Amino acid sequence: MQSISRRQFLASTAAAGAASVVLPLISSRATQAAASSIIRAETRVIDVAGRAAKVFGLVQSDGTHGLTMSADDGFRLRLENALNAPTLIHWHGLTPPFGQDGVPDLPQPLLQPGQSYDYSFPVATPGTHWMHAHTLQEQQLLAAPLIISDPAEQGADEQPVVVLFHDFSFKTPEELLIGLTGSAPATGNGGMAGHSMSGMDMQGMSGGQGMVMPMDVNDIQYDAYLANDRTLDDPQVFAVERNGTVRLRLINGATATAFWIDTGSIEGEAIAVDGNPVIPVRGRRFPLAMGQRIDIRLRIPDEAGAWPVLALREGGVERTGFVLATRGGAVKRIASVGDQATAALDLRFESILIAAKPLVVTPADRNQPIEIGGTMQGYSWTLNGKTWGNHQPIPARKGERIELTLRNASMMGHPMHLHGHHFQVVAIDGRRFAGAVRDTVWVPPMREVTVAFDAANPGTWAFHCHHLYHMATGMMTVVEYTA
Ligand SMILES: [Cu+2]
Repeated sequence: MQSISRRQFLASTAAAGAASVVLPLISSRATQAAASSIIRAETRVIDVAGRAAKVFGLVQSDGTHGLTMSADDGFRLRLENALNAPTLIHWHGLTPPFGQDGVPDLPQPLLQPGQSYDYSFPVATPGTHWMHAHTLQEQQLLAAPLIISDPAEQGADEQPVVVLFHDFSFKTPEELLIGLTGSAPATGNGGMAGHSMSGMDMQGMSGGQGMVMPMDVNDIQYDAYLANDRTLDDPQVFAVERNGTVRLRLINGATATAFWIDTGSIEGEAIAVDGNPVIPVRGRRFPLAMGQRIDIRLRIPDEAGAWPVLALREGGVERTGFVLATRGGAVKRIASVGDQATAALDLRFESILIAAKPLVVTPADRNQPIEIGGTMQGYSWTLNGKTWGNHQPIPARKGERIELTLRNASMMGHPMHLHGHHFQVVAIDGRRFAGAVRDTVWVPPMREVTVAFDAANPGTWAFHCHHLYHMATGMMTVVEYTA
């Protein structure tokens, strides 16, 4: 087994980058007529359960973490690197022209310390998005909300509540990665030195034959789970109005943890996923995989009170969250650990989602099957049997309707993310329907999800698992436009 250092990972990314691509970077000296925001990648110190933690952040000049803007203004931003290491930030959910996507060497090179890049492009996809390093720095909270308000929704009488969830470790991501790939004996699920990994039994997962199959969830034991940098020991309390309407804009920025969002006693209404509107779905528990976002509308009861919204770790008892409280509402303490382990994420919610703005119905010009493979033993994760080091690009031609049929042949769920495009879920296990438009879809073990997208944005776009350590060990390829 081979351990892959961050340097090797970045080097391999560089080696596979297209050397002939001309970088359409805008000169740092260029000034734009409209106001341009500045986001600085910098170091912060936060308190994690009583202990100081040095982390990264993406901060505006006024100290705000992350960015809120209107789609009308276009995306105009200067990224400054105030870290003492190279970095690059991906605008997750936006569909920039190739060259401004923020994946190292696809094609933009890493931004060196003290330097800046300018970005400028129109925004075609308003919604709840986020920005994050496309490197192991993502583990150290180099991630922040990127909220693009839709001018069509202006004047809606609802209070936005933006929360980014994360998984936190006092170990460095390099240590976590070596812990996964290192000299762990290949003796089954419990054999990984230094790691607690839960094996779950699931009944009749494949085809309902009633067989019990082992399933892997949560391959890293974290020290804490955060909601806007805070644990449930000291959660963020949002002041809300009695009888008011709240729009939760929730982002799973965790690197290796899927959550169930639990709205408690208030029934919520899911109105968008990954920034894209869906026909509203009511409920109290919603799945949120790594990289995904969900907008949930809540009506606050007409009484003084405090209502926690929790993010429950998939297959575990750990949880994080925040509180919505009216004036005079008493905020009770909530434990960071619940009584009962939650289930693994599934496709029940996905299978009832219907896009409010679906793609035009048309047959696919190209259908690309993609087998998601790999095991915890050796920590090797593949797409069609290949890792990033020898990946096979998915071909695309401008104007084509492309379908990707993602079949998970591994025993772990994977959140699959396509850059530069949003896709629509058009089938689950072969049953076709007009599902949600998204950019990241969860594929549980032994399940098949088909997504469709229109090839309208030429470039070479990353397609990968949004579990950071699966990606770092090779679970990535590209959609490559050919002439
Ligand atoms: Cu994965």
